[in-house]
Amino acid sequence: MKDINVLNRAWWKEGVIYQIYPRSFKDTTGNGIGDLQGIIQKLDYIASLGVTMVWLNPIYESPNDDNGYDISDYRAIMSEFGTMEDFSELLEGLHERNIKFIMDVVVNHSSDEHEWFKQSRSSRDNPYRDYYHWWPAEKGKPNHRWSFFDENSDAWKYDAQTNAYYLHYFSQKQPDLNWENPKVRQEVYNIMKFWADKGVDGFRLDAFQFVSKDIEFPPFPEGYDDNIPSVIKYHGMGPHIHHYLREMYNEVLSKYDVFAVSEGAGSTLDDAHSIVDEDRNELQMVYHFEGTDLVSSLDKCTLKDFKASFTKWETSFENKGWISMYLSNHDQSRVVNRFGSDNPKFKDYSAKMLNTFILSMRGTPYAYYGDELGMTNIGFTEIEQYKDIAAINGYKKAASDGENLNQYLKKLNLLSRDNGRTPMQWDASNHAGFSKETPWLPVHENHTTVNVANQEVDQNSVLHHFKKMVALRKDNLVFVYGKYKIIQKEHPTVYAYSRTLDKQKMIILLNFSETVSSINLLNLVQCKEVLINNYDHLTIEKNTATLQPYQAVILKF
Ligand code: TEU
Repeated sequence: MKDINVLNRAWWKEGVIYQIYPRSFKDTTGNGIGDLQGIIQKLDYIASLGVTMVWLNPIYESPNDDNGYDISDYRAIMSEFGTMEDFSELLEGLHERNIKFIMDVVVNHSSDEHEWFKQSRSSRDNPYRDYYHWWPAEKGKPNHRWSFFDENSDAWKYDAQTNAYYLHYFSQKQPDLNWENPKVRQEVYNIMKFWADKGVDGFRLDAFQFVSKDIEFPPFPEGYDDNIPSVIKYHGMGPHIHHYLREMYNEVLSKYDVFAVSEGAGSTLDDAHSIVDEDRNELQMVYHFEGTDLVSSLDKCTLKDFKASFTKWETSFENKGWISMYLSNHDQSRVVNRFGSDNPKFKDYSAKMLNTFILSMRGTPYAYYGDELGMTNIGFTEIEQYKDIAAINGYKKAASDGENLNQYLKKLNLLSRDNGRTPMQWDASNHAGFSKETPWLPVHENHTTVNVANQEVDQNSVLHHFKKMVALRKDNLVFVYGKYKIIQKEHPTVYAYSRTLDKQKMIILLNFSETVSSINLLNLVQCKEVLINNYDHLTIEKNTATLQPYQAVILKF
């Protein structure tokens, strides 16, 4: 068993990240859009959660084709969100409360309104031409490349000005930067240093699997299909990714007390280890998509697959490297709808159960704003209600492919990213205390009951449970570094596991179902204390625990 003294301890392993979608947190200007002053107003709330890091989705200047993931100036704050002074005030306010700040870095692509791209597209011999990927039209149409947000899923866009195609893996307004060009990489490192010098404590590297690609753009092999794992394999994780990451480590990360986490790069076990293992000197953390991808259609996943996936990742990083632990973010619908139940009878229990899960596993937990309250999907039914480019263009593509559009709308209703982006629910007032004016996305009608004001005074609330879990994790390193062992992995409704460190042993029992479930465990009667329980009772008879629907308990031995 591991001794606490030999653990490779780090603040970014022991902390809890709170992710804020700035557009939806708190509006102070009355334009229906959240802003930095809004986050500043809520700093005491954030601190009251006990979280130790805050990650904000991009706050740079942007025409907002993809809500800030299309950046037109990497050194300026989006005017809708505020100013650089607001940013400094926010950073200071977080640091005063001992909370670190994680900056989103979106450098697989920029906005087409970035000065580099304006230059690049202006002529074939412009010095910025090779900042992006261009394919001269006289060579014919380039080979197929897939685009996430293009309405034809076509990543090549013809540009008449220079009679050439440019590459955009995401929307047409998000041209891919050419990482083969050392000047582009230096630009990125300088941008990162600019923010590190201002005092940010970490970086989240967006869509980083795609920075390295085969820029000969050969045809894909026979049988290639546009599904996410193939898209990543054939469009990204190219031959130079490790070179880029080491260069970034040497130029930036090693020079500051910061950590960096990549999205995308590291989405298989081997890729992840090749990036985060300590001897690699690349990044400190990655996050994989396997858990969230378990619900990527209208079918809910089975608990068996869920356990298998998390057990595989959990055990693989026991001795080397580090990962993130999350079930939701701004690219997902609300976690309760995907892995729990929004049935009023079970909603709060399942929200607490899911928070117990992410906060009792090894990787650094990411809590997405509103999950501490158990916010649920807005559940749009008409395409006109959506704001997200992924939903709008996905629908157009489905229409032109002759797909069943009712089915497509059902899928969006459960899984669209807009579900997870509705305004934070502060109180029961008209716009949930988010804004005085009509918000950019409607507030959920359940804000009259599901809101911070109510939950702060209710000792049984999802919010109180969340705070209790955060405090428990911070007080017990066993949840961070302890050995994980799954118990009765075949159990159809209960996810049970132990965490052990030195003499400390915890057993976590999570009922992932709407039915009462029993589990028989040896030595259950030796349990010393029930540390967490989302019900007011727990039935243990002899060595059998009987769990109510979505009951979650942590037992100390
Ligand atoms: O997402 C990139 C991305 O690759 C995801 O869409 C991922 O493939 C998918 O979730 C797998 O299931 C990032 C941002 O998180 C997203 O919000 C942006 O829209 C996108 O990059 C473009 O910057």
